Amino acid sequence: MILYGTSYSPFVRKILVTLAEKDVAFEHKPVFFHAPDESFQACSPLGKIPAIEDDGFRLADSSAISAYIEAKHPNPALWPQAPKERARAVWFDKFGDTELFPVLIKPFAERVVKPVLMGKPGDEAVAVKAVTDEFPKLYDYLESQIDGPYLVGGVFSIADIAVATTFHNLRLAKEPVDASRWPKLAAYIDATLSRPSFVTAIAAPTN
Ligand SMILES: N[C@@H](CCC(=O)N[C@@H](CS)C(=O)NCC(=O)O)C(=O)O
Repeated sequence: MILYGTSYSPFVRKILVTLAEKDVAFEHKPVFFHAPDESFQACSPLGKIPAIEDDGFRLADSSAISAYIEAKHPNPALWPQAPKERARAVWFDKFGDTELFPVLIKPFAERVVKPVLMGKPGDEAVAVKAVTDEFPKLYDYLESQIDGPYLVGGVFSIADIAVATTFHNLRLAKEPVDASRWPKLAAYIDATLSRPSFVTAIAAPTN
């Protein structure tokens, strides 16, 4: 399997963690989104990362790729089977991708992507406004959902991968979770990002 996408991407990180958990061998091509690489473009119709090619099978989107890897390499399971647990895992995967990511990525975009990767000034006011006005509602919700080391069914799952992934970008942006205000979330993120699969994914090449 070939995996396309820089490890800076929270969505690519979901797949890097998944492959590490399941001990699946792969080749990593750490391209940036919209890279003018024909083989990557053939896998990703909108030029987004991640994308994969596996024996000629091409697929984009972290959730679709996760479902494919789960079906092909079922152990250890990352998608719960029990109806309520499966549904909660789908919810947290979607919540991570569509609610957390667009908000939590703002400090990384302004403090790292623009000034460091693109050589143009970031807007610190945008980062601060997100942290002040938009983060608390999301963090309060997550704090209310944490009751043990894992979000769903007492085992590590796609729910934990999808929720924790963007918090690494927050670390890179020097914006850690305030443990005095959200103690359960802060401890949960520390433990999840310390998991060997996350450590491996975080160490993967960025370019
Ligand atoms: N739903 C997609 C989202 C992927 C995504 O938006 N990736 C970002 C990089 S973190 C990207 O490629 N952005 C380029 C764009 O939106 O055009 C997934 O889960 O893989």
